[in-house]
Amino acid sequence: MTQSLPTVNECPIQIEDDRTGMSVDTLKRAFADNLFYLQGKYESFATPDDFYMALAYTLRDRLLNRWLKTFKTYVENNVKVVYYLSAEFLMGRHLGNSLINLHVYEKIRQAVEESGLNLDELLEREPDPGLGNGGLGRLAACFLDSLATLEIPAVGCGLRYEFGIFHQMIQDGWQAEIPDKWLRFGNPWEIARPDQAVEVKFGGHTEMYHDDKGQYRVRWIPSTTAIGIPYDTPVPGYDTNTVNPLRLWRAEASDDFNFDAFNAGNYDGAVAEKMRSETISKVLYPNDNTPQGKQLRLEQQFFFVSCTLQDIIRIHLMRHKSLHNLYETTAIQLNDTHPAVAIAEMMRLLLDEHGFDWDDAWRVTQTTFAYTNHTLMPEALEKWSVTLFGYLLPRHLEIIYEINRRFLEDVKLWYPDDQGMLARLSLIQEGPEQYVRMANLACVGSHAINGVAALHTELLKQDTLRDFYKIWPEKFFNKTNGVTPRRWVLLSNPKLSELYTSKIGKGWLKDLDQLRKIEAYIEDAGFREQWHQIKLENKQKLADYIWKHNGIAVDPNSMFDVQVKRIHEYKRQHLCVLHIITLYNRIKQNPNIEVTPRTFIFGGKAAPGYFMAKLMIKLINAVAEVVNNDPDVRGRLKVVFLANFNASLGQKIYPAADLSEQISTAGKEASGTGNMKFAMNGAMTIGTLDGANIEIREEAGEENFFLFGLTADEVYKVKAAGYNPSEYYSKNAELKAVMDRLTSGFFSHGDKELFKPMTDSFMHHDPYMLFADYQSYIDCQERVSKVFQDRDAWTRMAILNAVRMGKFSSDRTIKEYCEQIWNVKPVPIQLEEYNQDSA
Ligand code: B1H
Repeated sequence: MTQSLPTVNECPIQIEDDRTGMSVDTLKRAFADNLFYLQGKYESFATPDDFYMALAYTLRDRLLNRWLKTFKTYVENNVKVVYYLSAEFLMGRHLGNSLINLHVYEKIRQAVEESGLNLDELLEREPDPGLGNGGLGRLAACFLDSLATLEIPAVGCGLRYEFGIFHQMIQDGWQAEIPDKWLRFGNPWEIARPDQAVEVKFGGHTEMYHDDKGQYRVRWIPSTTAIGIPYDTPVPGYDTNTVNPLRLWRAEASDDFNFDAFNAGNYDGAVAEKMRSETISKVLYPNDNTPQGKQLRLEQQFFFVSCTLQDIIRIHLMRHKSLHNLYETTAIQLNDTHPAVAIAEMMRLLLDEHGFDWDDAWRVTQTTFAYTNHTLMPEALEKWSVTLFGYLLPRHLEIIYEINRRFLEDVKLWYPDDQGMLARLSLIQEGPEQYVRMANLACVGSHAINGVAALHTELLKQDTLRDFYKIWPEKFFNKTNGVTPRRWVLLSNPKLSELYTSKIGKGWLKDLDQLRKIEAYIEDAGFREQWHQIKLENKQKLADYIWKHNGIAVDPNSMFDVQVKRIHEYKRQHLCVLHIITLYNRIKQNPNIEVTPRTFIFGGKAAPGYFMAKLMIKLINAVAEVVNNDPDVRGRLKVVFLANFNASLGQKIYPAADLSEQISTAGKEASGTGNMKFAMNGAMTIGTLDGANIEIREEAGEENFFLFGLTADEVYKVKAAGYNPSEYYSKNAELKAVMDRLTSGFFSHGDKELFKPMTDSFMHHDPYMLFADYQSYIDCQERVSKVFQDRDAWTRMAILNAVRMGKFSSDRTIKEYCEQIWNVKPVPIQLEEYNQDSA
């Protein structure tokens, strides 16, 4: 049966129901069709990857009509669109999410099973698109989910890296990095749009000239050109018809061949130049919270920014005569400073290509841009050497100098005698080598600046960006992060979701505050038992995974004590190791001592060039080897490092956790988002007063949070007074025993040198102050162990925790951005009746 589609009436194609129909029979037929026609395989020869691809196409077909209708609605109604610019989008697997958002999970399960296959196995075939490092990239993905769910016109804009974050293997306890060939089998989710390709220029020099009105103008004569090709991936909302695009740009050489070089017989030279351009979108830089000042990285940033702005301007000019009212149609959010060069590129486009004068161009820019800061780590604040910047983007450097000149003129008026203020606010850092400060550029060029948790925003105001706060307090906002409950509860924890829905209906999925209604069941012992059984099942599944991947048997009745996140000294995975060694020492001293059985689970990648982080991984594995195999331990403690932590592994881990480790040095973690995912899945948090932990504790109630450690303020004061770790060492016998065990070579087959760089840091100059928090952490862990022994008390606390996490839905965060920063409104997408039937 075929039916015509009135919605796409300009399109002569009849879309038949094999591509839209939602009955199990139709889905089965579509699945078989796609296997044959798109994968080109008979069933008997098809691999699991072929089946996955056929199923992915089946889902993409069902998104397309909504997607096209969404685009059409936006264009026809001339709506305001949010462009979220980010160097990272950690989307996670698409298939499961599409099943959820299109409400076809069960039907597809049936269709796949009736085809003699297993859905869970097919879901596992999808490569996890890892186009990001950690929290910042995953936040971008959660935001896109919320934007589509809230029916906000939005586009995610970034780079289509050919290689995402490396695949981590553990060899002899060390991290090894393997390239992530996520596109090897093709990517069924994206649609390339070569017709919308744009040119991006680099290098060269600038010239002055007078335009026909006799006005002084600048012309940029670039030396090289790359082509940007957009690839669009559909981002469906939950329970809406909205499907927004994620538009990622791939770099290509401008001509297939450089004809001059080719004609001169320099064939390989011409091809080499082509390769150089294509390098731009080759690989994601695998750093989290520590940028690398590499030329290619700046090329990447400028490349996707320039592609995106040209695209934005093209779309605006489809409906408007000029760009003067850009802010009416466009809000641009800078996800950290990685896309901040956009401020200069927007100015260049307006001044040099659209004939604006400076003041108008600056007004358009400032009213359009907003900037999110994600870190207080001084080394993470991006700066580019002026020499490099000027070599790559000479015109942009001139513009930045001019922005700075005008800005500092103002500052001089406001603070006539404050040279320090001027030096700190300047977009240029002076010294033997000059640098462009990207955070300063972002602050000056934006109308809104926000931090990602209450404490973080306060510290920005008081410290990192205090001078900007002084001159423009009205520009500062706090937008506490959130995560999408669709992926992080519904998809990851289907049993718990079912339990919620059976009690309070489905409303919580779009309004997470409704989970508080579950509190009414807290006195219901049957409910608590059901909850506990679900947690146990989730733990059993993770135990199976651990057995399969690590060959370690773990007891699902032990406490699953989990720390998964990027490996970084400020996140203090090694503080958790000090606790493990403390418990181990107690057992060695008295093998019959009573200990609450625990399974310590770690996961996370280290930046390949970050020696200390890699050593932390080796330490965890070295301690695991000893503890897991010591007969005195009698299996009461197990230590597991799960390789290659990513979004899909997270989906398995969060639902199985009892205890969530959020133990960064106070003042260092801007927000954290893993902390929210754990809590939503019923894990208790042990944490410092850092980032969003503070707000999690406020929501859960103090009595439902295991707090320890110095506050950010105390950290500051102890440091100011001179932090002396050796004092803690000599005064604390248990800490001393732990350190002595570590330095003795006990965990390194007698090698006393292996961990010395780390133990030396602990003992002498540790900026993360492990020793200062050690005793408080150990005491707090004692309390954790005690409560865990009372299963029912623990379950009560965990339930209250989970159902009080409504604030941390990214829907709440996005609503705040929409109302306070972007000034955008929902635009519902109407499908014609025919299509609604198929929903
Ligand atoms: C966060 C980064 C980051 N903050 C530089 N900063 C990068 C910085 O490739 N680089 O150069 C990459 C990433 N990432 C994280 O953002 C914070 O540490 C978390 O606390 C926060 O939850 C997350 C989202 O806001």
